This record gives sequence, C-alpha cells and structure tokens, in this order.
Amino acid sequence: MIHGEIHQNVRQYINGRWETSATTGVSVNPSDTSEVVAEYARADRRQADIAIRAATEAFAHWSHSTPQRRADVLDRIGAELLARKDDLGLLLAREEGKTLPEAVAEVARAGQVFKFFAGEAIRGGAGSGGGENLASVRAGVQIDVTREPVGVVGVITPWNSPFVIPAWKIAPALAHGNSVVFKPAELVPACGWALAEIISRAALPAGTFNLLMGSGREVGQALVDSPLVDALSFTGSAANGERVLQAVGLRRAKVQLETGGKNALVVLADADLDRAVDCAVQGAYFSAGQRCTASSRLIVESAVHDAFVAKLRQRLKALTIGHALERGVDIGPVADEERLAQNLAWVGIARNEGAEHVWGGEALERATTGHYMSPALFLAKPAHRIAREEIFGPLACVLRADDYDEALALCNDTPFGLCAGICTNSLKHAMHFRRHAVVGMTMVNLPTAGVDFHVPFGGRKGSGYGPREQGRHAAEFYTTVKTGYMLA
Ligand code: TXE
Repeated sequence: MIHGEIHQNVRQYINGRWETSATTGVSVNPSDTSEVVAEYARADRRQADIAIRAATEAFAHWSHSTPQRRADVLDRIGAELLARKDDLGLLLAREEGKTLPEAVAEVARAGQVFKFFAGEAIRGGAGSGGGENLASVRAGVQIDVTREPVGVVGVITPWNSPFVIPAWKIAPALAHGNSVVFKPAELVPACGWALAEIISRAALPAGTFNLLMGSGREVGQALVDSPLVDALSFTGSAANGERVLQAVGLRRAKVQLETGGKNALVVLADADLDRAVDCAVQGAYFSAGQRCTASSRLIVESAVHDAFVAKLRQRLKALTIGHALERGVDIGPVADEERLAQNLAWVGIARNEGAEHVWGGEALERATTGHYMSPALFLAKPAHRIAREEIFGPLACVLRADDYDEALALCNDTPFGLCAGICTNSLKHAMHFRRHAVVGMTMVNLPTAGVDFHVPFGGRKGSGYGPREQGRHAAEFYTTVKTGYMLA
C-alpha cells in the first residue's frame, strides 16, 4: 500500500503566523485506519476571537486593494493547486477516502475555481466596476450603483469535499475584497491546512486570511456568535445549518447555507437504459455516495422498471470496492467509523420498513482495516424513510412511477431541493422537467453529481438558504450594493 508522510505541523494560521494550540487531534486514513495522516492543533474559542479580530483589522486594508492585486493573489493560489493536484489529491484520498482519480480531479477543480475568481476580481467584484450608471428621473442627477465588500467572512465547510467547497467560498470572498476566517471539518484537518498553507504564501497582508481547525461546537460556534463576523457561509448538515441560520440571522449578519439533498434521478421508458444505469451508478454511488448532489432516489417508469433494476444490480455487482489509493478501485471506504455504522443502520431500517433488498449493504473486509461497505440498492415506497431522509452514503432506492406526471410528482415530493435529473429521449418531457422540477439544478441524461465550477451552485427548500454559490452569482453574497446620487 502507498503510505504517505504524517503531517505534523498542522497548526492554526492566525494573523499571518502559524500557531499551536493547547490540545491536538489526529486524522487517520479511512482505507487503512492503522495509518495516521495528520496530528493537528485544535483551536479554542480564545484563538478564534484573535483570528476574527485580525480579520477585522485586515479588512480595512484588503477592501481597498486594487482589483489587479486581488487577481494576482488568487491566480497564484489557483496555479499552485493545479500544479500540485497529484500530491494534494493523494493527501485528499488518504484523509477522506475518495478514490485517487476523484481526489485529483477535486483539487484541480479547486485550482480552476481560484483562477475563475481571479478574473472576477477584475471583471465585476467590489470596487472594480460590477455596477452600473443610470440617468435619474430628476434633472441633473447622476446615479451609480456599486458593489462593496461585506467585511469579515466566516467560512465553515464539511468533510466530503475538503478542497473544492472551501475554494468556492474563500476565492470569491477574497476576490470581492473581504477578509476570511476559515474553519474546515475536523475529519480533514490536513486538507484544510494544505490549502491554507498555499494561501499563506500568496502575499496576502497578515490577517486577511486565517485558518482555525477545531470543533464546530466551539470554533464554529465562535464564528457564528461573533458580532465582528459580517457574513457566514456554511455547508454541512441540515440540522447544523438550521442552528447557524437562526444564530447569524438573529444578529442580522449575512448567512448562506448549503445543506443536504435527497436528489431524484427520473428514468422514463424512452430513455437509453444503459446510459440511465451509468448515470445512476455515478450519481448515487461514486465518492461512496458522500455528495450532497448524489441521486439517492431513482424514480423509474413502470415499463422499464424491472429491466433497469436488473441492469443496475449487475453493474453494482461488478464494482470494485477497495483502498482509495489502489488503481482500478471504483468506490473507496466511507469517511469514518461513525458514517459506516450510520449507513449500515440505514440498511437495517430499509429492511425493517419493508423495502425490498436488491443488492449490497454489508460491511466488507479488505487487506487493510478500513470503513468498507458494498453499495446498497432497495426497492422502496415513497413513504419509506430511505426515500425521504438524507443518508449521505452508498445507499439508493428505486421508486416505481406509472408515467412522467407521477415521476415528476414523486421527484418534487421531498423537503429538499438541491438537484434532480431525468433520463429521456423526449424533448417535451426534458423541457417540461427542467421547468417544473423544484430544485436549484437540473440535469438531462447526466448524473446529478458533477457540476461546472463557473455557474451557480445551490438548491431550494431544505437544501439551501441565501444567494447561490459559484460563478458570477457569488457576488450576491460576498458584496453589498450601494446606490449613489449626485447633483452634477
Ligand atoms: O456536516 P456537519 P458534515 C451536507 C451533507 C451532509 C453533511 C456532511 O448533506 O449532511 O454536509 O458534512 C461545523 N456551529 N453537505 O458531516 O456535521 C463542522 O465542524 C458552527 C451539503 O461535515 O454539519 C463542520 O466544519 N459550525 C452540501 C461543518 O459545520 C458547526 C455539500 C459541517 O459539519 C456546528 C456537502 C455549529 N454548531 C455536504 N456544528 C450542499 N448541499 O451543497 C458543526 N459545525
């Protein structure tokens, strides 16, 4: 097995300096739990307050930096991420457990996100245009609408995409002239630190970017509670998102949530069945189903239901589950022991509530001790818990629909609204679906997981709150609008 180094200097980055903390933690490799990936410093509330104050002081300077200066910093970070995608991808696969090709692709996408926002700093960020000049209805009065940075931005991210989700928050925050305090998930400290280490060498003024590794309860909460944090972008579970929304909203700071999904892939009778099965396998099971855009509900028109299930079962049977760093592995381990236990508990719930077991759902032994399980597939009813609640693991269910109308109704029958896909050769149904699926993103003849980095990302209902992330739309959250009137 490939064993990498133990990262031992994984420390906080506060006001331009690397700091240790009173307590430390370790992260281990979910493919081989005997392998320590990092020993990291665990920040406390005191360090969080120091970082927030540093970001506040740095904002005064950074918010008046030139667009070119901001663009140069972001371009430099993006270039290094792209240049080092293989070694950072190795670290990501070691610490989170997604396969090496998936991990390398994620780091590359993080680099592309930083490069995209280098352009945004020039094109349309705060203080650099991105506004408009209008004639007033009053004689002699000029109007200009401009965008200004919001201030100190708190960034709190989940463990499942530890490079690209922080990238699509930190890059626009800096591009639009804000300062940042970043708190990654505790499961992936070395990934958060590796990204911060690159940012620390990009010639940002001290305090403009800060890294705090530590618990959500203590360090995350400090960002939520501090009156000096002007905006908070959170990606994580719906439950924690609710808590963040209430606390940050109450103190009238800006808040943006990306929280969960129970995404549907609809397969109509006229679909190319092999392509539909490919979309289902990729969307539901790759990255061990640990993606908010995963298609955990497969809604299949009756006429092709049995043929689809048979083909999908065959594909699942042929998948290789193994060590994330091994060549030819389709699905790595799930991220930690707790997630494995939760996923297996969901298999039990499915059986107990009467869902019909089709394939998988058991823990697997491999040459190294890790959190391995076979991808699970059940035939379910719409009222079953596995068809309603987010599982965030390699478990999907098939729901039968008599026709397109019933399939659309089932697709929308969920408290979430992140994304939805449809496999069909009917232009009429594809166009109707794109307009009537109550989600933030739709896919036609594509997996629901896998999006571009330069267009809006996000959902409705329980899947998101506030402006969309990514692309030009990111300016909505990371800037505030000002209207100026002048009598010439
Ligand atoms: O979430 P958690 P996880 C969702 C996905 C799944 C979850 C997995 O649907 O439910 O994220 O990520 C910090 N105050 N999405 O398990 O536990 C915590 O330390 C402040 C949706 O990590 O909620 C971590 O840094 N912070 C998404 C972060 O919150 C707190 C895409 C998330 O932790 C906190 C990816 C608190 N009280 C995953 N408690 C989408 N829809 O786009 C915890 N944290």
